[in-house]
Amino acid sequence: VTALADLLVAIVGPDHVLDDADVTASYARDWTGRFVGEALLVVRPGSTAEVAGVLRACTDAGVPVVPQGGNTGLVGGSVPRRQPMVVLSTSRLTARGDVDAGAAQVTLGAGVTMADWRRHAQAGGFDAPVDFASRDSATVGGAVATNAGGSRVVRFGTMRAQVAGLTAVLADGSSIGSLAGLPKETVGVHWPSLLAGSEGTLGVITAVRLKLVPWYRHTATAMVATGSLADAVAVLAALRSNVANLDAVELILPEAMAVVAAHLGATPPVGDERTGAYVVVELADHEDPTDALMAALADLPQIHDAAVTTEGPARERLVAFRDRITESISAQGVPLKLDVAVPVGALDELMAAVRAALAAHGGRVVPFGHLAEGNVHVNILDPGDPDLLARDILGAASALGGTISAEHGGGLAKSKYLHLVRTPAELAAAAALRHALDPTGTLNPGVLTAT
Ligand code: FAD
Ligand code: 2HG
Ligand code: ZN
Repeated sequence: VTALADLLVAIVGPDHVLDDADVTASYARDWTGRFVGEALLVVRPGSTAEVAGVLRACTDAGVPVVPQGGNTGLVGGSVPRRQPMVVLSTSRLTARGDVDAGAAQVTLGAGVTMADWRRHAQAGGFDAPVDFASRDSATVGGAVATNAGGSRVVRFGTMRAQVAGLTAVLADGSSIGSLAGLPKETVGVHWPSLLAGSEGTLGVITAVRLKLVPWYRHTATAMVATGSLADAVAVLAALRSNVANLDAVELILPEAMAVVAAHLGATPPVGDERTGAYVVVELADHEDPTDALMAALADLPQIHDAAVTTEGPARERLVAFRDRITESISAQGVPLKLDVAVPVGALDELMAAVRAALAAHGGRVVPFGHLAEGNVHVNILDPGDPDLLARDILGAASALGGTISAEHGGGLAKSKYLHLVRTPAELAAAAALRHALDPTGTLNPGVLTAT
């Protein structure tokens, strides 16, 4: 340990190698509290060259490394669970290039937060196309590594679609990638495509070249109450065909509304005992889209109550009912989180399977998510038998043509279930690729590893 620590100190300086257990503890515990380990050391390199030095030293010493950004991941992939293990924190990789207006791109260090990406883009007259509630801590590097989603996927796609270039360091310290951001370049393996969603298992992303989108100064937000999930899907279908500037279509099921409303100490703005599903809809445009939103919702028979707001405190209050569900769940305990997605037409069947699993194995469900992608965050408090709940619910999602992880990633949490969505040939090819890039297994062992 001392020899490795000395080497690392020589690379990043004494202030950036942490070994005091009181200090390293927060890097070793995930956001939910479900995954807790111990860090041998936490190292905070300040440049790509330092990341390379750190990885080379750890690989030579045979000590595995977990890359960590904001540590907001929800599947146990960002914390050390093996002994000994080094945490490589990207918190000092915060360089920000100028907004390139001609290209509508910007280069950012991997440790820049999602909120800072947005602020920086807006200072240059643009906006960031991806947004989610952990924005103040989650990093752009972590978001690329998990192929994060969030509320604007319906308009702009997931994080993978925003990456015009990146640089990453492999386990042996060699660097790959480019930040040129060329929209067209076809010469074999495309590093951003390979690294997006790789969850720190193939390389450490050190900088990203990200796309920017127009900054729509006007947002109109509605919360509507519908009688059932099927009615909510009918509302989604109508919105998709009738409006051009759809920015978010989010889902809150009644159990989740009850938990967040109690946490906020507020009454839901819409709905009553007939409500089977709430939908939060946002339109964003250069002109105020409020009239368009009201017109789009006006004649839909599935809607039995609606509240519409524009920017400002009223909108903040409305959006809090969606944005703050995760926090309100954690205030009640450590949940089992199953981030599944199915084709939207199969959402009712998915929820029937979820409720059957709860009846059989115990727990309180708090379901919500991203309606447009058929993505339900099945949170379960006081899970009776977490393994059987996960087996049945992930199994149902996959049987319905869906996935066991829509946007949070596989991490440690899904290792046992990868076979549900990947064939043996696919798992073998992924393992061979990983071995080729990281033959000594330095990077994030256990994560995305089929067991
Ligand atoms: P970390 O948690 O630090 O790491 C996540 C994974 O990426 C780990 O496997 C880690 O090893 C790897 N990693 C991190 N940085 C790098 C790097 N530079 N190079 C290589 N690998 C790296 N996610 C969504 O997709 N949509 C949401 O709507 C959403 N909402 C959330 C709301 C809340 C309140 C919370 C707590 C989480 C939410 N998340 C959401 C999950 C989480 O914020 C995202 O997965 C985010 O992308 C993680 O970023 P991070 O910087 O915190 O990464
Ligand atoms: C969200 O959509 C996040 O709010 C978090 O992806 C989901 O807490 C969760 O399960
Ligand atoms: Zn989500």
